[in-house]
Amino acid sequence: QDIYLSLTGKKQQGKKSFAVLIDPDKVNKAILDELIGLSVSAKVDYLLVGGSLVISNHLDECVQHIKQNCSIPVVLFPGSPSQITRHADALLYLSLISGRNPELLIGQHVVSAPAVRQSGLEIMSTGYIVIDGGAPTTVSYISNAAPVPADKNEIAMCTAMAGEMLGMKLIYMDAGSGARRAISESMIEAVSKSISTPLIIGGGITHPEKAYLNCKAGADVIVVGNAIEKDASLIREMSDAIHSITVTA
Ligand code: 1GP
Repeated sequence: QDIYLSLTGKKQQGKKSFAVLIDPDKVNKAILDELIGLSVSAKVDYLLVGGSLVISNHLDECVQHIKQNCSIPVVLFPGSPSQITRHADALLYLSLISGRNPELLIGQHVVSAPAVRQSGLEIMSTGYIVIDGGAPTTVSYISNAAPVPADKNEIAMCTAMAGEMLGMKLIYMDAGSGARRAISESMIEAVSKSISTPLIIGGGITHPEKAYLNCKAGADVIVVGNAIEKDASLIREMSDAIHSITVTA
């Protein structure tokens, strides 16, 4: 329960967190070492590992390498049940509540439940809400489920509320990796006001200013993947922007 407790504790204190998303398919040891070094010095809160498609079987190796070289908590963000390794600290146990594909709502969970439990990972049930990011993203294609239209704040709000009432501990709103358009601040604000669980926001965030505005609007955790793959020096700028905020309740 350590990571979830730290997330809720930070939320109570109005502190914001930064998570760097690492796709095992896109890193080799040298890149990973660079990302770890920059993340440690920038005080990154979490390393998320996963993606919609993990083609290689580097996941185990990648997570072990991270764990051997830093103490930043590693949280799995799996695109499928095969992307689970006991070497991580925690698992975003995702149910795609914005979609109507039963496999991603519950089917895959049933099939993988014994393995997930056996992994010993901290399991964090997460209502995963995909928002239209302006162009088809891998997640929208692979999930075979329509995303929430970008301007329908009330759909996102009701979906998040339903997720919370179903018992989900976290809500993750994602415009999809490499989204052309990140989630609007007005949607983030509407959703964050209607739930009390920590709210994770990701997809298409390329500038520290946007990360900052998202946090001001109510995001508790900001996830950045693509932009960092292109320019790792953004880790520091993003982290500073996100950590500069403390919201008093
Ligand atoms: C995707 O939210 C994550 O699932 C991060 O997206 O790669 O666009 O930063 P980016």
